[in-house]
Amino acid sequence: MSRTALRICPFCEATCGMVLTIDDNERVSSARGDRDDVFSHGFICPKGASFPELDNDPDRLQKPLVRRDGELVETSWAEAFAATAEGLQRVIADTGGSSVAVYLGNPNAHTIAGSLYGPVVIKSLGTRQVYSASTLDQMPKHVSCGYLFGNPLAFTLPDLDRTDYLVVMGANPLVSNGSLATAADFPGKLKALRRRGGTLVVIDPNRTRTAELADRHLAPRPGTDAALLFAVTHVLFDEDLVDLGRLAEHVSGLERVRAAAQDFPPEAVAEHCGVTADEIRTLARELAAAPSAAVYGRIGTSTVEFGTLTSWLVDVVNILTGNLDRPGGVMFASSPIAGAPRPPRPGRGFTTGRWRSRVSGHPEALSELPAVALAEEIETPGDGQVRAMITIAGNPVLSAPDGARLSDALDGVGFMVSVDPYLNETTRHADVILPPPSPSRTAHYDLALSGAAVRNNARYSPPVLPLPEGRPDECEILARLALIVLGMGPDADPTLVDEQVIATTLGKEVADEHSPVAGRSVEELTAMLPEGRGYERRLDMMLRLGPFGDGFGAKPDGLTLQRLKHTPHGVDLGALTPRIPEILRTPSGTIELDPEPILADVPRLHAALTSEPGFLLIGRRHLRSNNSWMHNLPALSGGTNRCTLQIHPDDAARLGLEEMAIVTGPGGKLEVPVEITDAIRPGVVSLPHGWGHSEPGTRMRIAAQHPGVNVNNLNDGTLLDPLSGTAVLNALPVEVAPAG
Ligand SMILES: Nc1nc2c(c(=O)[nH]1)N[C@H]1C(S)=C(S)[C@@H](COP(=O)(O)OP(=O)(O)OC[C@H]3O[C@@H](n4cnc5c(=O)[nH]c(N)nc54)[C@H](O)[C@@H]3O)O[C@H]1N2
Ligand SMILES: Nc1nc2c(c(=O)[nH]1)N[C@H]1C(S)=C(S)[C@@H](COP(=O)(O)OP(=O)(O)OC[C@H]3O[C@@H](n4cnc5c(=O)[nH]c(N)nc54)[C@H](O)[C@@H]3O)O[C@H]1N2
Ligand code: SF4
Ligand SMILES: [Mo]
Repeated sequence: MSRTALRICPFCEATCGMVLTIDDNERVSSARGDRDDVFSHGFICPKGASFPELDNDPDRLQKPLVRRDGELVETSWAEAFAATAEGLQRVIADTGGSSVAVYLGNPNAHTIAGSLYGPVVIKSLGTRQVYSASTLDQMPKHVSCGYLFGNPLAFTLPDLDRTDYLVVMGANPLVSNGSLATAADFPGKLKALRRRGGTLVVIDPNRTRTAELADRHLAPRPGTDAALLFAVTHVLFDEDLVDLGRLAEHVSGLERVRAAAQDFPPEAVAEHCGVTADEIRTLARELAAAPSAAVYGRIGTSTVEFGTLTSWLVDVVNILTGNLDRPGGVMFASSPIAGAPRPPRPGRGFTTGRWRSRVSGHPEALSELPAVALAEEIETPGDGQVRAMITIAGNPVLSAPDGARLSDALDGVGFMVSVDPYLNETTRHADVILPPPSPSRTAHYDLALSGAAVRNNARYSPPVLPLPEGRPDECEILARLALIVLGMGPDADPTLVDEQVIATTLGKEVADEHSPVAGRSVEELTAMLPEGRGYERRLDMMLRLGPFGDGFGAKPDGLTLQRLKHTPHGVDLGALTPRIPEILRTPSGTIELDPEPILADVPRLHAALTSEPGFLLIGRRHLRSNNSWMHNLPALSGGTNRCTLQIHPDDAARLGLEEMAIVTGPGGKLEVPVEITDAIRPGVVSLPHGWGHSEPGTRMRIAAQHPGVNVNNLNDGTLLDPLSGTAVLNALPVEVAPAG
C-alpha cells in the first residue's frame, strides 16, 4: 500500500510544502503541492514535481568514495571517515587549521546541516580561508544592510501581499521563484498585485517572463542600475518628494545622501543607462506618490561592478519614499529561530576588512573572502597557502569565475574532502567524497530562509523515509568532520557537538537579563529539550528562545519543535510587522544612510558614466534547472532548457551570426549555439550558468549528454565589487563573432 508524507521542498528559496507519495518499495514515487500548507497553499514548480526523480537519481552516490591509486572508489563509512581524518590531520599537523580552506555552496542555505554544522566546521578549523556562493550572489546586500542597519542579516523584503507598487530590478521571479524574498507562488503574488489595481515595474535588459507580466518594463544597459537609482534619488530630493514618514526620527545622514545625489540628475545618466530621463523621473514620482511601494533588487543588481552601491540605493529609495518597515513597503522578517527581540540599543555596527586575503589583499566580508580569490590562494606558495580543501554542497568549478583555473588549482591541493551527493566537476578533484542521503531521508527546517520570508511562518519536515543502516545523515557527517578537525578522531561521538552548542547558547541566554529564560538554570532548560537527534534538540532550543517561542514554558502557547510536529502543514505567524528601531544595531542606533565606505565608492560610479563598452554579457536562469546540479534528470533537461547565446536580431544581422558564435571574454573563449530573440536589449548577450558538463571523471550521465559550456570560463575573476568581494557575473564585457 502506498502512503503519503509531507515534505518542504529544499530546491529553491520558495520553500513550498509538498505531499509525497511513497510506494510499496519505500521509494518516493510522486510529488504534488500541499494545498493545506500554511505558506505555499498548494503551489509547486517543475523542480518540486521532480522531487522523486532527484531523490531516486541512480547517479546519486550511495556510498562514500575514497581515492586509491588515483581512482575514486567506493568504500565503507568507517574507512571514509578514517581517510578524512588522516588527510586533514596530516595538513593540520603540518601547517595548521588555518591552511584548510572551506567552500560552502548554495544548498547549505536549504539544509539543517548547512546552517547548524557548517559554521562549527569552520570554527573548529579556526581558518580565515572561508569562501562561499555568497560572493557569487548576495554579499552586496549583506554589506549594504550591515552598514544601513548594523545588521548584515536584516534583509529588506518586499511586502508582496500588500504593496501597491512593486519595482523588480534584476530579478526574474517567474523563473527563479524568488530569492531573498522567500515567497511561495511568487508568480501568483505578482498577478494578485495587478488584480488589486497595483503596479508592477520590471527593470531588466531582458524581456523576461516577469517583464512580460509587468505594467512597465524598462530595459537599461546592464550594470547601470546604481546610476539609475542615484538619478531617482536625485529627483526625490530635487522635486521635494522625500518623505521619511515614521522613520524620520530613526534616520541619520540624509544630507550627505542629498549631496551625493546632486551629481546624478536623470539627464546625466540617461544615455549611460540607456533609458530616458523622463522614464527615470516618472519612476521617482510614481514611487513617491504610491500609497505604498517596494523596490526589490536581486542578482542583476548584486553580481555587478557596483553591487553594494546598487543594493544600498535600492534601500535608500525605499527609505526616502517612507516605504521601509511599513506594510506594503519593504519589511523585515521575524525568523522564529533568530532569538527573541531585545530592547533597542546601539550596536557595534558593521564593518568589512577586519582581515584581508593573503595574495590580493581583498577585504573579508562577513568573515568570508571572495570566491574569486580561492584559486590564487591555493596556487600561490608561501605562509598561509591553502593546503587542504573542504567543499560542502558547492560546485565552484562551474559557479565561480575562471573555473578552468580553479579546477587546476584543486587538482594540486594537498588534500580535499567534499560533502556532496554527486561526483561532479568540483568533487572529482576530492580525495574523499562523503555523500549525504537523499532529501526524503533528511529532516527539513528552513533555518536560513525563514529570515527572508515575506510572511512569518514555521514548518518542520521530519525524514520521510528511514536512513539505511549505518548511513549517517548530513548533520552527522558535518559534526564528525568538525570533531575530526579538532583532533578527536573519526569515531568521536557526534552528539558532543550539539551538547557543546546547547550548553554555550543556554549559558549566554540565562545570563542575559532580556532573554525569555533570564536567570534560569542551564541544567533545567537542557533537561526540557527532547530526547533524540542533536539537530532536533538544537532546533527545539532555538524555536523556544525565538520571538514566537514558548520561552521554555514561560509562554505555554509558544512554539516548540513538538508543536511543529503536531502541525505538519506548518504554523502561520502572520504578516510581517514593523521592527524599527528594535532591529537596528548601528553605533548611532539610527539607520545610517551615509556609510563612509559606500560614499567613498561614489566617485568610481561617477567616473563609469562615461565608459563605452561593447557587448555586455548577462546571465539567465531556466525554470527547470537549478544552478549546476539539476541537469542530470530527464524531466529537467532538454526543451527550453538549453545553453544558448541570446542575442538581438539587429546585432545578429550586423555580425552575420547564424548557428554558432564565438564569445570572447577576459578569461577565455567559448563556442556556443546562437538564439536570436528580440527580447534581449541590443548590445547585450545572455548565457546561462551551471553548464559545462564535459569534464572527464564525473558521474552525471544525463548531464554529460547535453553538456553545454561553462560561461564562467569567459571570466577571469579580476572584476569584482570591491566593497563586498562579489564577482562581476553580469555586465561582463565580451566580444561576439560568428564561428568558423
Ligand atoms: N555566470 C554566473 N555564475 C553564477 C551565477 C550567475 O547568475 N551567473 N549565480 C551564482 C549563484 S546565485 C549561486 S548561489 C552560485 C551557486 O554556486 P554553488 O553553490 O557552488 O553551485 P551549485 O551549482 O548550486 O552546486 C550545488 C552543489 O551542492 C550539491 N548538493 C545538492 N544538494 C545537496 C545537499 O543536500 N547536501 C550537500 N552537501 N550537497 C548538495 C550539488 O550536487 C552541487 O554539487 O552560482 C553562482 N554562479
Ligand atoms: N529555476 C531556477 N530557479 C532558481 C535558480 C536556478 O538556477 N533556476 N537559482 C536560484 C538562485 S541560487 C538564486 S540566487 C536565485 C536568483 O533569482 P533571480 O535574481 O530572480 O534570478 P535571475 O533569473 O538570475 O534574474 C536576474 C535577472 O537580472 C537581469 N539582469 C542581468 N544584469 C542586469 C543588470 O545589470 N541590471 C538589471 N536591472 N537586470 C539585470 C537578468 O536579465 C535576469 O533576468 O534564483 C534561484 N532560483
Ligand atoms: S518553487 Fe522552489 S520550493 Fe517551490 S517546488 Fe519549485 S523548487 Fe521547490
Ligand atoms: Mo544564488
